[in-house]
Amino acid sequence: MAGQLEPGSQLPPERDLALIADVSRVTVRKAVSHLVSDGLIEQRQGAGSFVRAPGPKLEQSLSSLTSFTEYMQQRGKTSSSQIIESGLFPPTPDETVALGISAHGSVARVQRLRSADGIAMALEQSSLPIDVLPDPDLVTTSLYAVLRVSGKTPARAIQRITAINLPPDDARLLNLAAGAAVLRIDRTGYLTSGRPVEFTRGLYRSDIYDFVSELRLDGA
Ligand code: 16G
Repeated sequence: MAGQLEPGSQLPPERDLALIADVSRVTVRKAVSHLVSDGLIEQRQGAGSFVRAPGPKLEQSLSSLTSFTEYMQQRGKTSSSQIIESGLFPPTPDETVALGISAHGSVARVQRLRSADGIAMALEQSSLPIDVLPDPDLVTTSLYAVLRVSGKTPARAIQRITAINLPPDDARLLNLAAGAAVLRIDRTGYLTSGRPVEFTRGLYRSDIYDFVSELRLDGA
């Protein structure tokens, strides 16, 4: 392949490929099935054919509290963020419950598309009490780096992982087909005092991420 299609992007339908290449649909089907067996293309039932992400999946430990930026750095990747929305907003019920804040005040919210080596990996919406992040515009690269300055990086976190199908708007941002399966992870991060300081809801590409946890026998 000439590398013109980004990993994760969808191939045009068979009939369009036949027209573009001026060959029969049977030829297109054979060529695509070769690419599938070579591991370059992935066929998802009901959704179409997609360019596979190169290399093995990323394994993220579920027991260490790392930031996206640190995690990608550890793997020799360059992370970048595109801010989709940021500012102070009236909190949603999920935010008031997770952060223990008043429903009548404001919450600091930053929504970012997170990429590694230019490939969109995750869509994250982070919500924080406004005294923890009074100026959400300060978050240009790493949220945890901003929190570190004021000593408010979470020391402990609880995560809830759910499988969901991507709504169309989120799918467009992540360069995936609408309805594609992704992992939704809600992280609530706490200070050592037990105060919740971060509620992040992230959508992570399940074709790239594997979340791995180590289990120990009780008492061992
Ligand atoms: C990770 C965290 C997210 C946190 C972010 C901070 C998971 C599932 N989520 O993506 O909760 O807000 O890192 O990263 O790992 P940053 O410091 O690079 O902005």
